[in-house]
Amino acid sequence: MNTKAGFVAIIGKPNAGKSSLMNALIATKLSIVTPKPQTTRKEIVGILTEDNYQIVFLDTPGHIKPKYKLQEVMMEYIPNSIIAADIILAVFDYENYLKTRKIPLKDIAALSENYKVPKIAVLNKIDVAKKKAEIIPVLDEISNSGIFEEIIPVSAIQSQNLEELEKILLKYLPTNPFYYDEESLSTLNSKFFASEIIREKIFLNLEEEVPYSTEVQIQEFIEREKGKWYILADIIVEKPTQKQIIIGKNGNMIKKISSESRLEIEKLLEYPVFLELFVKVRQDWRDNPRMIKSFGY
Ligand SMILES: Nc1nc2c(ncn2[C@@H]2O[C@H](COP(=O)(O)OP(=O)(O)OP(=O)(O)O)[C@@H](O)[C@H]2O)c(=O)[nH]1
Ligand SMILES: [Mg+2]
Repeated sequence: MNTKAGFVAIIGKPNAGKSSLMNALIATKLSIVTPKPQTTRKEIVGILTEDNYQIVFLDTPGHIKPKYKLQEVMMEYIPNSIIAADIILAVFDYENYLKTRKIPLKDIAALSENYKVPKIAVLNKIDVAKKKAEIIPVLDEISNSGIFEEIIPVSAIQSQNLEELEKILLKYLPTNPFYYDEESLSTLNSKFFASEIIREKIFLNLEEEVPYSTEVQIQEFIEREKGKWYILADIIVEKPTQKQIIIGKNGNMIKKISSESRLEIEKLLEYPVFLELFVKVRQDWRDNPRMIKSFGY
C-alpha cells in the first residue's frame, strides 16, 4: 500500500480563520466564513485528494465557554473531531494577538492534552504583520509551550505557506487506503451547504443577536432536469422582533439575503435556482434541546 490518508481536526478560538484555512487548503469554498465569531456551528468535512494521499479535514466551531444550550451542543463537536483525528491542527490568530497580546495556549492545550496524536500549530493571518520579524516572538511562545510537534505561520486569505503546511501534514499522515472517492469534496450534501450559505448571508447582513438567534432549515430541495432547481427554506428566529429585522423595511433585507444566497447556491450547484425564504419564530429555540436536535445538531 503506497497511499496515505487520515483525518485532521482543525481547532481553535472563534474567528481564528479555521474555516478560511480549510477552504484554502481544499481550494473550494465549502465552510462558511464571516468576520463574526461563532460562524461555524457543526463539524464541516472537507476532503483533499491528491495522487497518493487524502487528507480529510474536520473544521470545528471555535472554542468558547457555552452560555446557552446551542453553544453546549456546538462545543461537543470539538472533542468528537479530536477523537477521530490522526493529526490535530490548532489555529492561532495573529491579528487577535496584536489586539490582545495573548495566545490562548492553555485553552487549546486543555482540549487536546489527552490525545497522543501529532499536534501542529498554525499561526494564521500573518499578512497583517508589518514586518516579517515581528511574528518571531509569537512563534517562539507557541513553540516553547512544548505542545506542538511543528509550528508554521500562514495566511489563509493570501495563501501564504499553505504548500509548506500541506507538506507538514503529509509527513504525519498515516499510511492508509483512501477513505472516500477521489472526487468527493465532503461527506455533507448540497442541501446542507445551501442552508449554510443562507446562514452566512444572515451573518454578513445583520448585527448583534439576530444572526446568533437564527437557524436555517431547507424544507424543499427539488432538482430538475430542465429549468431551475427549487429550494424552499425556513429562516428560524427566536422572537417576533427578530423576524421583523430579517424581513426589513418593505422586505428589503430578506430580498437582499435571498438574492445573495441564490447567487452563491447557483455557483455551488452549477444550476439556476429558484429560492424561496420564509421567516418563522420558534420561541427561544437555542435553549430547547428537542428543537436543537431537530435542526440536525
Ligand atoms: N487578514 C486575514 N484575515 C483572515 C485570514 N483568514 C481568515 N481571516 C478572516 O478572519 C475572519 C474569520 O474567519 P473564519 O474562517 O470564519 O474563522 P473561523 O475560525 O472559522 O471562525 P468560527 O467559525 O467563528 O470559529 C474572516 O473575516 C476571515 O476573512 C487571514 O489569513 N488573514
Ligand atoms: Mg468557522
